[in-house]
Amino acid sequence: NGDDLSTIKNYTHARYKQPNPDFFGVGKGKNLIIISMESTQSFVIGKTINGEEITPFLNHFIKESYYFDQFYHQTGQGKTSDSEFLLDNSMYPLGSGAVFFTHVNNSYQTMTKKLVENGYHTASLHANNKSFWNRDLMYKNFGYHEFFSMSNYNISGQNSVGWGMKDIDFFDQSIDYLKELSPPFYTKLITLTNHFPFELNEEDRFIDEFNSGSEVLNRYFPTVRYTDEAIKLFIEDLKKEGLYDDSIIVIYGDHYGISANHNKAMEQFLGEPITRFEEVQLQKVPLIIHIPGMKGETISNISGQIDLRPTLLHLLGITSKRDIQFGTDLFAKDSKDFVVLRDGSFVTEDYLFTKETCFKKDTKEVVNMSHCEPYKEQAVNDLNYSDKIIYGDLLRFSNQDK
Ligand code: GP9
Ligand code: MN
Repeated sequence: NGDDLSTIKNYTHARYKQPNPDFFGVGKGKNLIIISMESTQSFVIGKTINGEEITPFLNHFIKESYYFDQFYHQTGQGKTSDSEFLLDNSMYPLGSGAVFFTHVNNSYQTMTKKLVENGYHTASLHANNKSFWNRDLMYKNFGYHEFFSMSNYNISGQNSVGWGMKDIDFFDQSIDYLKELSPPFYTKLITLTNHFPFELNEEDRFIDEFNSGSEVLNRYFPTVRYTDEAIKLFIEDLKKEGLYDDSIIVIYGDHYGISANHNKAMEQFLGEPITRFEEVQLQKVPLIIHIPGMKGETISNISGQIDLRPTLLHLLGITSKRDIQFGTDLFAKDSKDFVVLRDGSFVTEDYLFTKETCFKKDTKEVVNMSHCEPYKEQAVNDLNYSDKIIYGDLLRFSNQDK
């Protein structure tokens, strides 16, 4: 009830981080263009297959952007939809099931609604059936003005592979919609080609497959490379259309693509054994934020998808101080260096906790649980409070976004 909500509100407000004045509002009035990269994990960044870069464009783009190299996905069974939930709400998805299906009628105080209140036109673009993951209903609830889905794209056998429309064609057709939106706009574009089982036509294979015992891992690299190419072309189009300098561009990975079933092959690629410690580290996904006129740098604070909402709102000059959110601004001066994964694992500056085991990060050694204990309480509280809001639909008692 309302009392529970005020307890949680106090808890999250106590954790609020003041935005850094050097970043607050640097993107005021600019468009926000978010690209959600299907199944793209950080371990491919800066790496090569037979001497060829796996993500040549991202490697280049990172140099002129803010790149978060210790950024984790926090999704559960709801996969892409969970990452969308994290982005819009700065709350955890559920420990089982997909909140997009189970709690589609709840009250939410989304980033999208705040952008709408601030004069933004908002749209999600994804070339799949609109009801996949219940998106059509959840997007309405979240406040998106428009959803460009399968029926808004010209999809043919020619421009499809695996799960559907190829990313290059998806971006190529999406730019026509972006051009027509009245600024400032917020658009989220969700890629698809790098989806399990990572199928690709020969002519779209810009690099070799890997050579290991896992066909899945072998195929993963050319499909990641294909999406990298698609994003490169999209950024070129944004420049051509004059949208590039007026937009904050955010690129992030939605969740892992290679499961622990492929650890043996993954060991071959990484050249080191995959322990429980490494398994958690492999949950890192790229986060790249390009801000026009700013040089960028690599930031190594421990962070996760839950931090996107406050970070992006603050860049656009929109305060989130009174909101209930579990993440914090990644540009804050005293950033929190803490991330909780949906399975209860967590990572701090010095320690990593998973499967009831505490590791010291620099030595990767198992250490006494007492080192992780102080953070464990916060991790458990975070997940419990967030779940409580969802299961009790507690935000219906809040009028903070008014
Ligand atoms: C489907 C796409 C992929 O629309 O978002 O879904 P996933 O299986 O990654 O959650
Ligand atoms: Mn996905």
